[in-house]
Amino acid sequence: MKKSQISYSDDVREALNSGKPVLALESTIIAHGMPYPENLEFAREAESMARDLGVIPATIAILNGEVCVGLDDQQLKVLASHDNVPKVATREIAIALARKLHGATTVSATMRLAQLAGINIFATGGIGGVHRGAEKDFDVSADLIELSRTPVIVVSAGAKAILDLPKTLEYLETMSVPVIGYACSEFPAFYSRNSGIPIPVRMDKSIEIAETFSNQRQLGIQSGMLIANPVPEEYEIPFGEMDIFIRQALGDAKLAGIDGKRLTPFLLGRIVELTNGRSLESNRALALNNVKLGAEIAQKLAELA
Ligand code: PSU
Ligand code: MN
Repeated sequence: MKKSQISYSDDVREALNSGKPVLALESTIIAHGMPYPENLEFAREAESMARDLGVIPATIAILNGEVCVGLDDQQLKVLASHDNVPKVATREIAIALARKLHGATTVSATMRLAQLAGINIFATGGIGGVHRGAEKDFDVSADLIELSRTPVIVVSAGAKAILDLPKTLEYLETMSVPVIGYACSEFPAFYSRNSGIPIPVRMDKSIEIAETFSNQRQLGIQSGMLIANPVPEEYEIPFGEMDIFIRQALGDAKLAGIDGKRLTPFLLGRIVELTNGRSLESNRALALNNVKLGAEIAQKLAELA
């Protein structure tokens, strides 16, 4: 696939041509991470937040077999409201194109397409990782593999708390992915600010993050970087409280025979039910908080370029 085959929105194309800061956003969080219509409200808010901070948002998705970088409101609506938009990880990108399908891109696919489009920073909610019990079922998200081979900064609130966080961090270490806590000394656990697990590196300034990335590029290191930005305090659900709901959701998934790519959306949806919508508020707030930090880092990257 050539760069010229990507369908850019006008403002993203203009920003990329003139070196203005651009922030990539994913579409699986819209199509599979949140219910309608909250997902659409979230997608719009994320975009307008980036714009207010002087950064052009580039939500990435596949529509009718075309890679779209920067979506209009109609396109966001399709992703948010259509049932059955396939969840597309890196291995499914080419298939969705061949079949002229729609595709909601996960962290892995969005990183890959962002890089192809010339965007080096991306904000999401929480990345996928090593699932609990992975020693038995081998469920390890392709997000981790992509982080190890695609040079894009991913701003997250850590890995989703439904995962095995120590194993996720071990994997990232093995795959040589820098993991940086933004103004925190513990690895955040998505809905919770703390997990009890120390974070390898802490940085308090976005310029230092931008410089680290720029150094990686100059060194010819191909891996991405994971920035862990804790959920704002007022929206946090403490780890101890959350764990009960997570265990319940995991048990329900097992009973219903849900695995593979359906597992993460199922768990997130079930947890929204079990917490009476509180986890959705938290998810929304942490993802917007990541857009804010992502926009800040995007500005610094543009200054360094
Ligand atoms: N973050 C959220 N909600 C989500 C996701 C991330 O706040 O729905 C999505 C991302 O697209 C991530 C995917 O890449 O979940 C991970 O899925 P899996 O565990 O199947 O790799
Ligand atoms: Mn999986």
